Amino acid sequence: MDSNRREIEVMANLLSSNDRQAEVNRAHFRKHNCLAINVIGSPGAGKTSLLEKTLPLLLMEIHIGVIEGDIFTSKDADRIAVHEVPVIQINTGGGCHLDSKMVSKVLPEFNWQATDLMIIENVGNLVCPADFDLGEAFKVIVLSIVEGDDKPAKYPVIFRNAKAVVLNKMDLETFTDVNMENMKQDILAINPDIQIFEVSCRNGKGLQAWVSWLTEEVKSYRESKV
Ligand SMILES: Nc1nc2c(ncn2[C@@H]2O[C@H](COP(=O)(O)OP(=O)(O)O)[C@@H](O)[C@H]2O)c(=O)[nH]1
Ligand SMILES: [Mg+2]
Repeated sequence: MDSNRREIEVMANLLSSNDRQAEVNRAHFRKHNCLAINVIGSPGAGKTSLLEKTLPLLLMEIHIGVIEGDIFTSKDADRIAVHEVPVIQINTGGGCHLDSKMVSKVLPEFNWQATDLMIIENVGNLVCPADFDLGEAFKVIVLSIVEGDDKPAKYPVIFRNAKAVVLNKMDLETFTDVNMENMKQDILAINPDIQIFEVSCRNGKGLQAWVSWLTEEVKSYRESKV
C-alpha cells in the first residue's frame, strides 16, 4: 500500500472515532439541557476577550461552564476564572485542535444540574478545528477584521460549518484597509444562513446584539425536544 493511501486511511479512522465520541458528548449535553458551543478562530482573534466580555452580560440569567483549549499554559483559563465561572483547561501538548475525547474526559468536572451553556474555546487555528466535531450544538467563529477581508474565502470550510461569526476589533477598522462589505459578502456566499456580528471587545460596541442572540439560542435549545 502506498504511503499516501495509508495516511488517508489513518485520518479517516481518526475522524470516525472522533465522530463516535462526539455523538456521546452531544447526547450528554442534550440530556442535561445544556447548549454547547465550539468557539474557533486564529490565535489572537479575540476568542478569550469575547468570553471575558460575554460572561458578565450573560451570567445574570444563564449558568455557564467554560472549557479552554490551548497548546500550552493555563493563561486563558486564569482570565476566565476571574469571572467566577467553572472553567477547565485542556492542554493539547502540541496538538492544533481539541478532539471529542479530550472534551469527554473533562465533562465529569462540571455540575450538570447548573450548566445551561458550555462554551468551548478551541485551540487558536482556523483550519484543523473545522474537521473535529466535539459534540457541540454549533460552531462560532471569531475573526478579527485586521486578519484581512480575504480570510473567509481562503478558509471556507470553517465558515460553511459555523452558525455565527463574530467580526472582532471593529475599533481598528479605520487603521486597516479591510473592506467590510467584501468580507461579509464572501462569508454569506459561503454560508447564506450564518449570523454575522460586528463587535469590538475593546470598546464594547456590538456586543449586546451577540449576547441577545446567544441568550435566545440557549432558550430555544432548552425548549427544543429531540
Ligand atoms: N483593539 C482591539 N484589541 C482587541 C480586541 N479584542 C481583543 N483584543 C486584543 O487582542 C489580543 C488577543 O486577544 P485574545 O482574547 O487573547 O485572543 P485569542 O487568542 O483569540 O483568545 C489581546 O491583546 C486583546 O487585548 C478588540 O476588539 N480590539
Ligand atoms: Mg484565547
